[in-house]
Amino acid sequence: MNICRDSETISTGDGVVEVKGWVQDIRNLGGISFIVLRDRHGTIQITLPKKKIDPELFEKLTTLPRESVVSVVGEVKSSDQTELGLELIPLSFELYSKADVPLPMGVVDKVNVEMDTRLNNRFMDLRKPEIRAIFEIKSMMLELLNEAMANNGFSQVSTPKLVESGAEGGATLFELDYFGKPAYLAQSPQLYKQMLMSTGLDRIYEIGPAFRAERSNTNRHVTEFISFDGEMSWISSQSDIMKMIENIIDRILKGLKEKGKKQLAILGKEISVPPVPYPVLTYSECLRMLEKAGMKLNEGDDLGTEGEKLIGDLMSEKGHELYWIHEYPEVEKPFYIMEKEGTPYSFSFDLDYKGQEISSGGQREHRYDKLVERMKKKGMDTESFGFYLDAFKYGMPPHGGWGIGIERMLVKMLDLQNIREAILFPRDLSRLSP
Ligand code: AMO
Repeated sequence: MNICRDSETISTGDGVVEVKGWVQDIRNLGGISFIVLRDRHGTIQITLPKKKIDPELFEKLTTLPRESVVSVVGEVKSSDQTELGLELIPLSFELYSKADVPLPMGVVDKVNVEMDTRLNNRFMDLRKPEIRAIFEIKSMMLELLNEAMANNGFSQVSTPKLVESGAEGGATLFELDYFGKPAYLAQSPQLYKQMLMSTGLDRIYEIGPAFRAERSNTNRHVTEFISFDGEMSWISSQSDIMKMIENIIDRILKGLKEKGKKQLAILGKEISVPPVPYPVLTYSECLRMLEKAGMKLNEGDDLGTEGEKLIGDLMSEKGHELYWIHEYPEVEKPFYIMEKEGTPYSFSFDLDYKGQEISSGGQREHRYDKLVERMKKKGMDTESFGFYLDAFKYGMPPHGGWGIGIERMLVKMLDLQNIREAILFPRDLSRLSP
């Protein structure tokens, strides 16, 4: 008998194995007791018929506090009463770690535990297979991303997270003391990924932390998230970037559907793979769609959470989960985005997934003079961006890129309720620990 487990399976004789794990549950039914032992792969039942087990072993095993960590050596018997089709009759055991009582929260109890309690005791929360499955999927997602990027000829880079100037506006900068000088936590790799476009390292991506001093307490904002950024040169227009993102997302969705079968079954979820290309809406079209649905916004207004959600509902009625919104007013978009000359619009896009923005990007202004002009128009102090602007002075190809919030994408893909569900140890307005 061979049981596939993480812990080494030691056969000490025919039909005798060692299993290691957490004591999930103990049921004492008089003449017989059952222990459910759990590891990463699932659970196994240890059956203790009182008369057939050494009394000391019986006493020690059946009085263990739940969640203690043990190794049990026992004889394997087939059983039609258990999911695995077998049970273990123990011969000996070793206690590695005795769990304290009471537990801060249950692992298998069918009670609803508040999000705060869960996050305060995340190490316990993660013992639940349906919680762990989210992070197994996240891990696969990053693995697939790396594969897709290598396949498309991108190099992976790492840019500084301790920076002198922010790229995404002053309001969400975390300031810190850097040997007596002010410094900030990077909001995004924006400035650095663009600087790299002047080097010949012209298809790059980064998967790394991004920090935003978000004062909004919502189910989609956190102060630290994983940003998947890409930047590529020699583009003809922003649609080259949009095509690249579609290719990457399509691979991820298809890949996860295949690789993540077990985890998706645990979660009771299915991943749908929308056909590429995704539909493209202009910002102005969105305003008209919203107005028709009773939400009046003015040209130049932010679509806002409610607007995005409503567009999501309207698109979902047409069977679209993923869709682009492009040609935003240039006033709405950051300085690095290229203006659509002679119009109030810009070469920028958002990718929305079921009513929520998961990515934004666009074609960048690569012409030095125009870039400086645009920065000044936005009231920026160009001197403090000298290191960035230098890279545009001596030969910069046309380029563009994107940032995708990994957790936002995961939330929409798995229909989770809160971005905190997709982060092991989330950071937000009120949470800095654990
Ligand atoms: P933007 O600021 O739109 O663009 O961010 C890109 C994506 O990052 C995610 N995101 C967040 N996720 C969780 N919590 C937050 N507080 C948060 N803020 C942003 C979203 C968003 O779509 N430099 C540009 C990208 C580019 O043009 O290349 C940028 O950072 O999913």
